[in-house]
Amino acid sequence: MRGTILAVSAAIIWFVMLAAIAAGNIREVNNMANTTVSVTPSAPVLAAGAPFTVTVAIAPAVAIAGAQFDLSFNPKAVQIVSVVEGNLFKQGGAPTYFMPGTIDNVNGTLKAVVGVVEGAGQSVSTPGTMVTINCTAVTAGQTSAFNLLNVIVGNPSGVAVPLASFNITQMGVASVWDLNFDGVVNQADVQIAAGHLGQTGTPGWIPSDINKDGIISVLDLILIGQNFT
Ligand SMILES: [Ca+2]
Ligand SMILES: [Ca+2]
Repeated sequence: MRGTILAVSAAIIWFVMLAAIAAGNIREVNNMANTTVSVTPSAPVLAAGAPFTVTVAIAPAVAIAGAQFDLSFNPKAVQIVSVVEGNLFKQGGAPTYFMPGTIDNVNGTLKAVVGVVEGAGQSVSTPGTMVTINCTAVTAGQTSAFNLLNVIVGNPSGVAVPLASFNITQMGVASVWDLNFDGVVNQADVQIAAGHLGQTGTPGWIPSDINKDGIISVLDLILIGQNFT
């Protein structure tokens, strides 16, 4: 009797484990069947004033014929300069229609970016860049997430395809003490300023002139050292 109970218990445990594994597999298959939309800045940390790009790419799980999205960002960290069509819908050689969207650098939005491949039966299935967004990093110490909103990707029948969850990526503008723009303030930044010791110029002519007095001195090194992260 006891042996039977143990055997039944073992069978139940096996069944539960197999069901869990099967459920996991089904989830994985579903994820693979979802089209992925991603947004990626060209560098995670940038110097204030530096130009950079943000790409919005799509990896289609099925043939697609058009996409649209909005994007939000922190306007204190990022200003958008221009929005340029990528290769995604052009890759088959068919004509495309592209709307670069409406840039709002006050509220931090880019709205209604649209791309469509034109012609009967035209579609794309290979991953590609839908748009390249040219940006400027603005204020030292600010960070920004790039959030994709109102994303619709459609197949050639004009039906929305299932999408995987969008990745939310982040960029930061280096603080004034982060002289190598790697996101941390440490000895490496002190060494950069030390390499300019004694040099003179108009106040703030190079980032190492932290106190903007027109000369690189121990005072600049102190300010970096007092702001280690
Ligand atoms: Ca650094
Ligand atoms: Ca100085």
